[in-house]
Amino acid sequence: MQNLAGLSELLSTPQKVVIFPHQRPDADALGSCLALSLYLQKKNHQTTVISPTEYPNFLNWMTGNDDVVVYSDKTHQKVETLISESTLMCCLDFSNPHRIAPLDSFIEKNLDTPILMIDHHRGKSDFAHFELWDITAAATAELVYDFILLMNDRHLIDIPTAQCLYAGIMTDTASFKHPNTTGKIHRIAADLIDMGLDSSHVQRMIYDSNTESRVRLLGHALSNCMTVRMDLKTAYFVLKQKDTRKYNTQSGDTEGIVNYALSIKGIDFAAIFIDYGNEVRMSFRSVGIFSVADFARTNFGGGGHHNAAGGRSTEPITKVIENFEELIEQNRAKLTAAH
Ligand SMILES: [Mn+2]
Repeated sequence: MQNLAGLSELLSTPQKVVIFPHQRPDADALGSCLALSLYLQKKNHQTTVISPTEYPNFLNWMTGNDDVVVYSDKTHQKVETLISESTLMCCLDFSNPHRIAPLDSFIEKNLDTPILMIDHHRGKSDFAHFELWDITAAATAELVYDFILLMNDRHLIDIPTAQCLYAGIMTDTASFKHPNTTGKIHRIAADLIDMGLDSSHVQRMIYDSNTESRVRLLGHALSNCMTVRMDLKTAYFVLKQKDTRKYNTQSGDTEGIVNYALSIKGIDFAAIFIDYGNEVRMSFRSVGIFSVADFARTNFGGGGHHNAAGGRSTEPITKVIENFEELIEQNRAKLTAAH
């Protein structure tokens, strides 16, 4: 789905642009925002990336990170002004405004300001004037690359921009391992490398920047917090508040733990539940036909991709796990179907 008619004209004069990633942005969301921001700055636009929430430290190396405005009580006024004065709002790596709550309310107050949405998630709502939306894209960064090429501006992709794009592509494909890894995404990666990008540098910045406490949390999770239900091809982690407190867990520290469950031979469905006190957040991963997007949407008010999704619950963690165990029993036929 592509509807960019009139955008080139709008961008032919300098604009004040605000760019949003979704809540708790990952490398694709933040990388896409910063890449688009760097690109638009080269076209003489004023840009500000506004994140609805904090994000993990391992993304701080990206160029433009220091200028990102993170929404909080402290920045509330500044964010409101930036949004109300903006002449273009860009929504990256999400296609439903509730993913930037509470900033979605600011958007509603500025309905006359055009919105550009670039995303690869299902469940799109019709809120944007300009759209580049493709659920077959491996990453939003892929679509930002496409966007820059559509504008005939490939030559404006410099190394910092390429790093941001590559970080999104690399993480959303799990380093070119997920089934979303297409020939096209390899060709884009190759193009970025041909421009001079050091791909192994990006790998190190993203994956080799663990704190000691994060590695110890992983060890604890693997040894003490994982349940394997081989009969249901399912394995899941439960991290209680005492676990995250003990290891001084920071935002992003739990990222990727769920994939270790999926790495077990015979496991096709993996989950992680993390108790934050006021809510339980969860991530789901699958291989094959079992749709974790459907599972998350139906049972935990969430959503995402076919093989990677998330959800949340305000029920106590013990209740959430009881519920989950019943649900996997109910899904036995689907979970154990050959594929
Ligand atoms: Mn993404």
